[in-house]
Amino acid sequence: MPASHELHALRQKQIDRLARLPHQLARLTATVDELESTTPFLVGEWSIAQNLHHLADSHMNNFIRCKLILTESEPTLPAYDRDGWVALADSRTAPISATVELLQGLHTRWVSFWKTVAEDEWQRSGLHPETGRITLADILRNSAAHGWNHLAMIRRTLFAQYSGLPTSPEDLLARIDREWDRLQKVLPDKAAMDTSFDGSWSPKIQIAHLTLWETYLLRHLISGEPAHSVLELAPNDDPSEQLDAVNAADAARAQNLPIEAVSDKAHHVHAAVRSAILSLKWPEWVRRDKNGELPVSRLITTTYEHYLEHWQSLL
Ligand code: NI
Repeated sequence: MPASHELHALRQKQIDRLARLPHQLARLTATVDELESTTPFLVGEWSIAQNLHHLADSHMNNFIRCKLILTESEPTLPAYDRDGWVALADSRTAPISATVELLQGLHTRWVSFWKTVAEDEWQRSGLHPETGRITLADILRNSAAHGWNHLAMIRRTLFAQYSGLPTSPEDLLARIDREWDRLQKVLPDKAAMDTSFDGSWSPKIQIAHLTLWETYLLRHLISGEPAHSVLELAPNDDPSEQLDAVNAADAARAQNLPIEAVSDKAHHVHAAVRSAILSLKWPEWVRRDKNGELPVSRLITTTYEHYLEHWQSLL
């Protein structure tokens, strides 16, 4: 059983996550067009719009459950059919902007609710027909994780729109441009570039990190300079076993750089990547190498897939 101040800090972190979610969703929707939001790119999964509508459905229900728990004795908590709700015609056609606004209001109220819960009320509970006895503390923990998990699902859905390999340098570049643009749209103001949230790297460090791997693409994958030399390792180090150390050293370096330097370098290197991609001898990149791998996949994992990977923690 953690000490009470640890519990308090943990709950505060969960409340912060809930407070942040509508802002993350608002920034997310600014990067997603109509087609992207309504196409279920992952087979058998919801579209991005359905993920958003479901977040509102789920959090409205949880807000009501919280109030029932505090005003009744061990109430039976209403369940709802999440797939049914998301499949309603209303959920299929509703604009995602309205749902984000709904969540903004709801979470503002919910966060002030959480801040008023007294110490002896956290273990008050109700009976959920599917999951059994559930306390206020459980609802807070589950809801904070729920938002983050759906952001991750949305990220995977965005990934899935690129299920086939690019068919030409122009096609690869179009994907890179699309995801680079998405990344630029979620970057915070300059003042917040040094602030990290929830234990992840600050935006500045993440930008430096993306630049490191674009540099690797240019100098190693395309120009053939040895990987250890690009990554500043000893000649006998196996780069694939040193990735954590390489990333940590780069993060420590970036920490001490002004944001302007990191940002200038990012744009400079990225411009070089764009022109290098357009002059690729394409057949060499889509022919299997001696390990049975397609070299083009390494261009993907160091560009648009990598931007998408970091996009969620930049939101
Ligand atoms: Ni990375």
